[in-house]
Amino acid sequence: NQPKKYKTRAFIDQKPGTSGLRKKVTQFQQVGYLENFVQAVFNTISPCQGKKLVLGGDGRYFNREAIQVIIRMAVANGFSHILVGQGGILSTPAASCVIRKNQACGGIILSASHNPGGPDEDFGIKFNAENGGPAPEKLTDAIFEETLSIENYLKFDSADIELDQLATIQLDQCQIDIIDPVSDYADLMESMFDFDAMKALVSSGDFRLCFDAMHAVNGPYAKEIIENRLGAPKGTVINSIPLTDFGGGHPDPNLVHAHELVDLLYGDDPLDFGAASDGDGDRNMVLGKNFFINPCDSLALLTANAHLIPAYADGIAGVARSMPTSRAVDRVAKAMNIPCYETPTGWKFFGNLLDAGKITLCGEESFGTGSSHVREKDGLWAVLFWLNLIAVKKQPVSEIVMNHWAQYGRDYFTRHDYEAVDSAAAKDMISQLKAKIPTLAGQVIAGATIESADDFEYIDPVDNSKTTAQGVRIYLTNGGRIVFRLSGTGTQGATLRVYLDTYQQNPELLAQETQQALSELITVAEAVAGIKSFTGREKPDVIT
Ligand code: VG1
Ligand code: CO
Repeated sequence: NQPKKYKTRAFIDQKPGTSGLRKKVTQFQQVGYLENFVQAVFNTISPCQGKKLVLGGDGRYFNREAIQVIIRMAVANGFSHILVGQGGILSTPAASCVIRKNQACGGIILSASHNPGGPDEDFGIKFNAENGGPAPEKLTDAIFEETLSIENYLKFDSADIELDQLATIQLDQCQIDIIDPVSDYADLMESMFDFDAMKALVSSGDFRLCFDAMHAVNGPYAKEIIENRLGAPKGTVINSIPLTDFGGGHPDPNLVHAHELVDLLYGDDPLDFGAASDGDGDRNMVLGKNFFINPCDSLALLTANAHLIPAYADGIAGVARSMPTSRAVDRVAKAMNIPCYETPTGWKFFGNLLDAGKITLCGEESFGTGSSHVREKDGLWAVLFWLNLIAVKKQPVSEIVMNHWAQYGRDYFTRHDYEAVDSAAAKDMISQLKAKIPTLAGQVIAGATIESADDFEYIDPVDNSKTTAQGVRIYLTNGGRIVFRLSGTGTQGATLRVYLDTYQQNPELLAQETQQALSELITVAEAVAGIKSFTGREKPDVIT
């Protein structure tokens, strides 16, 4: 029973994007495609002998097949121990938790996050390092290099492993543990928040809530934590069984895709609290009665109120946000006299800051918030943070947020996405915009004066690594900001993201409709970049 060496041919398109390698399922089904990438990961972190690997995914179509392949490859490559989530399930934050708790050398997470699943939809794979966080660029670059020259891979010959029963299985020299995907994570959450206060809140009868798992991975986690451990009524968690196609939906927790939840919070008899998470459980959306919390504001509010949560009662070291995220958290950090870092898009850039203890909380505009408890953004954690806050403050969500704006001012924020546009046209638009950068300052465009413009670069303060070309930023003299960048997670054509934000301090103007408050900025964005003529689109596909 020797590991078999299989000949393979390199693929040239296995460069990981913002968060791992994402492609159509059909691309992953090409002979050797998955194997090549996995072998490239193992070659990059070799030697694998004697090491422990964590493995799981969001349950989407092709998850189980991929897990079987990866187990056999891990055995053949000499890992001594593999921890696999039961049923092949591990949410992204839970995988991070399990890697850290078990001191594994890393983990493989199978997910395309919020992208739809199914035979004709998306699949993805990413490697997280021993800190539990997404591989930093150094590592993803090395993995990509490896995929370009790969000639063979190792796979053990065996029957499929039973994934549905908790068990320990010995395969050759490797111990495979099928673990409960929920318990370690649920224990961690219980250790961080005031579950007694939250229990009192959710079982009081006058606080009605709903968690929409969107047929994705967080269903079992939310059931265990919100219903079983916190005692919320059965049925509080909806769409709680992970389905391979997410019920045909788009498991992206925003006002557009989480419409079932939105109806419950904005309908005739609205609930007090609603929340949702994405395909792999790392994103979150939090709603109050007739009220939406923008993720940028959420990060600012969690920062301002962290001292009310047991896990952060001693204070927080600092915060970070991705560049396109609004500057709401910067204002809070300044008032608290703690550092605030601005990083490129993608959770991998927070890892060093978290590891070095420079920050405790961090977040992105794309419905991602997290902290030093793991090394991924964490959807359920953010929801529990809000529940704990409400339990302490005993105020409705809207009041908590409006009080925050009254104190700090409000950063209106929106993101306009143009999806699956022609790649060449999108690249052309960005490169023409970049060419204009040196002459933009001082120009008046659509009535607004440009203060400065640049193409965002980041130097990691921990290891001094430099990341360039992370998005065009345009600052206006009136405090507005426009950011243009291309998505690194799409699987079809290019997705153009336009981020707009502006600051408002006038107490009379804190409750405007967001698109209305940003309408001038939207006009400037079009005038400066020519979005319509480059993309051929009259309006964005998704507005968040
Ligand atoms: C998007 C978001 C980014 C997030 C990334 C992964 O990336 O903008 O903030 O970190 O998705 O999130 P991009 O390159 O498409 O803009 V997830 O929940 O898809 O792992
Ligand atoms: Co996700």
